[in-house]
Amino acid sequence: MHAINKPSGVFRSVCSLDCPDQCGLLVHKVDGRIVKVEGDPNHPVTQGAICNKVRHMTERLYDPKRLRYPLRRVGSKGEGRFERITWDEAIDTITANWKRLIEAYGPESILPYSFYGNMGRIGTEGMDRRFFNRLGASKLLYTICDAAGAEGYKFTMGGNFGTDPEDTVHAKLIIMWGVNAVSTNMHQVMLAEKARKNGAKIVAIDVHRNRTGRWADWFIPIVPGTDAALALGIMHILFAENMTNEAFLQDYTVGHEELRQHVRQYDPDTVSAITGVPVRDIYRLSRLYGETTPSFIRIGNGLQHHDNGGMNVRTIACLPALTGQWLKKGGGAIKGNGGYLQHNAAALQRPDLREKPSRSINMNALGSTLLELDPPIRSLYVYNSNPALVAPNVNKVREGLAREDLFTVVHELFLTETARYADIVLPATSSFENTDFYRSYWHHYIQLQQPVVAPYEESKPNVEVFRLLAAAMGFKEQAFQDTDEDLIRQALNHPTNPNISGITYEALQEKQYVKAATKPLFPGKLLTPSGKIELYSNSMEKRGFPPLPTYTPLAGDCDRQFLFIPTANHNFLNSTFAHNEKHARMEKQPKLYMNATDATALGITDGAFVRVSNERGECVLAVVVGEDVLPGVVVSQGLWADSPNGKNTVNALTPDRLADMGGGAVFFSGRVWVEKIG
Ligand SMILES: Nc1nc2c(c(=O)[nH]1)N[C@H]1C(S)=C(S)[C@@H](COP(=O)(O)OP(=O)(O)OC[C@H]3O[C@@H](n4cnc5c(=O)[nH]c(N)nc54)[C@H](O)[C@@H]3O)O[C@H]1N2
Ligand SMILES: Nc1nc2c(c(=O)[nH]1)N[C@H]1C(S)=C(S)[C@@H](COP(=O)(O)OP(=O)(O)OC[C@H]3O[C@@H](n4cnc5c(=O)[nH]c(N)nc54)[C@H](O)[C@@H]3O)O[C@H]1N2
Ligand code: SF4
Ligand SMILES: [Mo]
Repeated sequence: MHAINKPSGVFRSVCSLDCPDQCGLLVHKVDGRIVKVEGDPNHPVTQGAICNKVRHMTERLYDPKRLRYPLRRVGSKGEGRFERITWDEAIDTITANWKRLIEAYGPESILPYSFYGNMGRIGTEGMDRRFFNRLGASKLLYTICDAAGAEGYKFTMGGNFGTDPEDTVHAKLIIMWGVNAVSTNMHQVMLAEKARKNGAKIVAIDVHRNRTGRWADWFIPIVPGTDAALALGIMHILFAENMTNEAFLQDYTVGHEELRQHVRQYDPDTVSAITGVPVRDIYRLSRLYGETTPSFIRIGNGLQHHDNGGMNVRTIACLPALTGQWLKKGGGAIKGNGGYLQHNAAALQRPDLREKPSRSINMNALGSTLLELDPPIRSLYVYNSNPALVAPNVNKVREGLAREDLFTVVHELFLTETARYADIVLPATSSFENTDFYRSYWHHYIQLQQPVVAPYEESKPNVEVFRLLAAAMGFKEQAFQDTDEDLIRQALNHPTNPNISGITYEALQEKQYVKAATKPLFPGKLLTPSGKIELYSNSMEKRGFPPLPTYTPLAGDCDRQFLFIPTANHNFLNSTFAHNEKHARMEKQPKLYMNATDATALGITDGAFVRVSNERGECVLAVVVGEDVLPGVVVSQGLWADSPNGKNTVNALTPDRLADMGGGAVFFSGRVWVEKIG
C-alpha cells in the first residue's frame, strides 16, 4: 500500500531542495499529517544527518501563511491584496489571456520563468517544458546559479564530471575553495571530517571567514574575484619546484608545455599583489598541494558569481591535473557532478513539440527583459522561483513586474515577493505530496519521491497544473496524457548514458535510492574535443577567450568604496524558509560584515545600522565589525523576506551584467557605499 493511503507511519523520502547533498529522508506521519522529518540512517551519503533547515520542515509545511487556494489580484501590483477563486476560474482566466495574446502578438509574448525551488525533474523540466514547447513561448536560459562555472569547468574537463564525493574520505588535503560547505554542502564536511581523522588537512580559501573558514585548519582570505591569479601562482611554483606529475601531464592533458611557459609571469610577488595572499602563504599552500596526495578541491559556486567567474573555475579545474590527482582515489575536484546522472532530457521535455524556433531570454536579465525587450513580453508564468527577491538588480525586476499590461501568474506555496505582483496566484503542493525523481548534482544517486501525504488544501503539483493548462489550450498530444510514472520511465530510459541503465522505476520503488554505475574519469577519455584535460583550449580560443588559464580583473562597477558580496545564509535556502518565522528567528537579522579598519575610518561601531547603496538601490543593515573580511570588502548573508521598510533586499544592489561565460550571474562583483546612519 502507498504511504499516502496509510494514516500513520514512517516513510522514505528525498529532500527536494536545491542543495547538492540531496538527502534521503524519513518522514514521520501521524493521522495524515507530517510531524517530523529526519535523515535516513541507511542512505550511504546522508547517514542519518540532515541540516537544521529541513529538520524544521514541518514549520514550513504547516505554516499558517501557506497558500490554500487560487487567488485573483484585487489590489495594485505588489500590494498583495487578492480574492479567492476556483481552479476552474483560474485556469480559464490564464488560458483566455494566453489565447488572446497568442492571437494578437504570437506565443513568444509569453515567458516562463522558473528555477529549482523543487529539484524534482518531472515538475521542473518535464510537463512544464512540454507545455511551453507546444505553446511556442519564449525560452528561458537557466543561468542564475552555476552557468559561468559550469562552462568554465567544461572547457577544462569536458562537462560536469568530478570526483565521487564518497571517495573523498581518502583525501589527505581538502581545499574548500569559494564554498561555504558547512552551510551549503554539510555532507561534504562530514566526509572531510572522516578524512581529517585519518590525518587530512583542511584549507578554506574565501573572502569571508564564515562557518567554513572557522572550521578549516587553515583559512586563507582572498580579494574577491582574484582566485584565478592564486591558482596560476600555485601552478608557477608547482612547475618551478618540479612538483608536477610529468607522466600524467603527458598521457592525459594537452598544452602542459605552453602552460609551463605561460605561468612564469605569475610569480608569487605578482600574485600576492593581486590576491592579497602573503607571498609566504602562496609558497606554503603550493608546497602543501604539490606534496600531498590524494588532494581534493571542492570548487564552490561563490567564486563564479563574478565577472570573471567562468575563467576562475576553468583555471582552478586545471590544478589536479598538474599533480596527477585524477588517478588517486579521492583525489581531483568537484564543481558539479551532474554529468554522470544525465537522464533522457529530450524524451522528458519534448523539444520536438515546438513548431518553430523561438527567442531565448537570459533569466539574469529579467528586469531589462520586462522593461525594454521588443517585441515585449506580455505574460510571465513563474514557478519554482522567487525572482522579485533572488534576481540581480531586483528593483528593475520589480519595476518590470509592476507593469499593468503584464499578465503574471505565480504558482507558489507562499505569497512571496513575486506572487504579490501576480494577477493569478496558484497554490503549489510540497514535494512530499508529489511523485517525482531526483538526481543529485554532487553525489551519484538517483532517488524517488512518492507522495507521503495528500495535497494540502486545494494545492496542486506543477505537473498537474500543466496538464490542466494543456487541456484548456486544446493540446491533444499524448505527451500531455502521460502519467507521472510514464514521465519518470521515459526520462530514465536513456540508452546513451550507461551509468543509469540499471536504474529503473521498479528499482527506485523498491530501494528508494540507487547509485549510478559510475567509473573514475581516468584512465579514460573526456568529452573535451581532444578527449584529454585541456590546459590549452582551442575551443576557448575560437570563442575569443585566452586559450590558456588567465587572470582577468573584475569589470569596472561603479566607483563605490566597497566590493559587496551578498551570499547565502545557514538557515534559508536561497529565499526558501525566509518567509517562515522559525527559520528567520534562527538567523536573527540581516547583517553586514566589515573589517575593523574600515569601520574605524567611517566611525561605525559594531551593531550599528548603516546605509549600503549604489546607483541601483539601497539597503539598511546591521554591521558586524571584526576581522572576518578583508578591508575594502563587505559581506552579507541571506536572501531575507521583505521587511516593512523594504530596506533589507540585498539584490537591490547587485549588478545584472553577465559573467564572462555561460551568461552567468555576477551577484558578487558589485560595489557599494557604506554610510553611518543618523
Ligand atoms: N544553507 C544554505 N544552503 C544552500 C543554499 C542556501 O541558500 N543556504 N543555496 C544552495 C544553492 S542554490 C547553491 S548554488 C549552493 C551555493 O553554495 P556555495 O557553493 O557554498 O556558494 P555560495 O554560498 O554562493 O558562496 C560560497 C562562498 O564563496 C565566497 N566567495 C564569494 N566571492 C568569492 C571569491 O571571489 N573568491 C572566493 N574564494 N570566495 C568567494 C563566499 O564568501 C561564500 O563563503 O548552496 C546550496 N545550499
Ligand atoms: N544576492 C544573492 N542572490 C542570489 C544568490 C546569492 O548567493 N546571492 N544565489 C543565486 C542562486 S545560486 C540561485 S540557485 C537562485 C535561486 O533562486 P530561486 O530558484 O528563486 O530559489 P528560492 O528563493 O528558494 O525560491 C524557490 C521558490 O520555489 C517555490 N517552490 C518550491 N517547491 C515548489 C513546487 O513544487 N512548485 C512550485 N510552483 N513552486 C515551488 C518555493 O516556495 C520558493 O518560493 O538565487 C540566486 N540569487
Ligand atoms: S537542504 Fe541539503 S542538507 Fe538539508 S536536508 Fe536537504 S539535501 Fe540535506
Ligand atoms: Mo544555486
